[in-house]
Amino acid sequence: MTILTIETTPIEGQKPGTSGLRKKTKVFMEKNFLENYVQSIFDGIGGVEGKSLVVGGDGRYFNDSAIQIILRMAAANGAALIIVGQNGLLSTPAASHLIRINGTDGGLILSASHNPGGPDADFGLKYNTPNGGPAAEGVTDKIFAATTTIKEYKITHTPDIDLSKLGNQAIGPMKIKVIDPVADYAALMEELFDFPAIKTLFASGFRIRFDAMHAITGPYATEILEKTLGAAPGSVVNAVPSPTFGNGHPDPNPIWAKELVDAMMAPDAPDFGAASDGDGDRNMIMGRGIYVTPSDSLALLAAHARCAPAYEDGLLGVARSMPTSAAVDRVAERLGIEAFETPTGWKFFGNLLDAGRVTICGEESAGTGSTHVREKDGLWAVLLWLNILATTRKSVSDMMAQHWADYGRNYYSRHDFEDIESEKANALFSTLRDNLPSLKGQSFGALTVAEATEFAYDDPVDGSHSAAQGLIITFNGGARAVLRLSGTGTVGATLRLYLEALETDPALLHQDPQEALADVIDAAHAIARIEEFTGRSGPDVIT
Ligand code: VG1
Ligand code: CO
Repeated sequence: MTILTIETTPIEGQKPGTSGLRKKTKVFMEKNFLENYVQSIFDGIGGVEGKSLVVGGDGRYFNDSAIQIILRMAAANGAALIIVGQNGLLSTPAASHLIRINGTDGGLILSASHNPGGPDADFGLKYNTPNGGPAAEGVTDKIFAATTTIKEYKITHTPDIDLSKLGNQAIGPMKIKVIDPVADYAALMEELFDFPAIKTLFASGFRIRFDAMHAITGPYATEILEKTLGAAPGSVVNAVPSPTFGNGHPDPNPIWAKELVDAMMAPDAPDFGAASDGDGDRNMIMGRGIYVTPSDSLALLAAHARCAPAYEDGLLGVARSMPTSAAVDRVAERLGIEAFETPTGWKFFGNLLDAGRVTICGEESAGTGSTHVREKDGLWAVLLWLNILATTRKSVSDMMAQHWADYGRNYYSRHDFEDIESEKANALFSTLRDNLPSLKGQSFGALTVAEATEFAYDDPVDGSHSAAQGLIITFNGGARAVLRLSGTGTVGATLRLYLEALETDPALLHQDPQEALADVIDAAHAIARIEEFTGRSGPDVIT
């Protein structure tokens, strides 16, 4: 094995965002871009000499060649063992699980998640720590610092490893173990949930449509839902991962998963519908004739988690990202458990999960998960829903109607204004930030501002402080608008406007969310002067 030390210079813009580093695929393929970043991860975590790592990705374009580079660099840097999914594939939750059960020193996940894939689309890479979770800010700061001072990287001069072959291989002294990406994850799901009850549900004629959106969950969902649990063959659609996700956008929301929405709104719709994203950590839940918002799904799962064997003793606590609706807080209150509000991004849940403060957590962007791994987990959410439906034998729409009757309904919507010029988005933001102190008491249409603040988070476990995590405008009566700039995009800026209003009047629980939120939407536009700054009068995507 020949080790080459290649001279390089820092490349600008290698700062990890909400979830790892994401760039245009072509940028990642530029000379030294990937190599610089991988070496900076290794250097940022104190080197990989003698260490073990899990490596895998969502199968998007460049996944295969990037993995070969990572393997050669890991070998050159002295790593002892790499566990890699067959053909370089691993869903994000499966990678998290493998890190945990093998006790590795972390892992590298190749994915830009819900961003499209292909030579003209996006690529990404993130490092997960030994607890299986996305690296916390302290670690990503070190990695970023390393990208700004890098002078050289190490790589071997060796042929490609055949990743289609299960079993052990090597580069010099570094062992490479190619494993079945699905097996360990499927075994974990069987431990958590009442598989016999779900099998009985399917055997009784219950129909599901799971849309894998040509992304990584196809093989997992086919194995678990169809082969093990007996869902009818063909229940999992778009099940073969493709490097371009079938030229689609693997973001499970009513816009990009329209095919599923149409199927679930049809008269002969299946009983249950779900979709997942590029790397398999998100979920969209639907019933016949109903779309369940991720915030409501989180609340319902928390309220009924005890149906599943893994959670039958109850929950330690729950956590949600700040922009996520407070529906789950109301459940926590009734259960008498703690509820935490964290910044956006799964990395902020890690400490709470590790410390045994929470059992279930989630985000409005369709991520839900629990202590079973340290990532959000799309298929896990689907299986918990199925376990709950198998126990209650109610329809999804009856479950939601009952939930709203019990707790009230947190009407919720997210409006995304995509690909705004960064200067315009930054100007909107800094103006609004400066205006926050003067907003209190001012009226905008039907609503009066009760409070306007910028969200900051003090981690209750390690005391770390995260500033500037979004602007919150609360109105008298409790309605709320939140504004953030996305940290996962690769061009321009995306402004996210999150809208929420609680309704407890039984006569008003079944409105169109956009109508129920109309006053909040108008007030938010007036306060942030969205059209004036961005030229946009309405959002590109409503979820
Ligand atoms: C988005 C979501 C956030 C999620 C993140 C990563 O971040 O809003 O909730 O954790 O994507 O999800 P942002 O910064 O664009 O709002 V994934 O499944 O794309 O890794
Ligand atoms: Co994802």
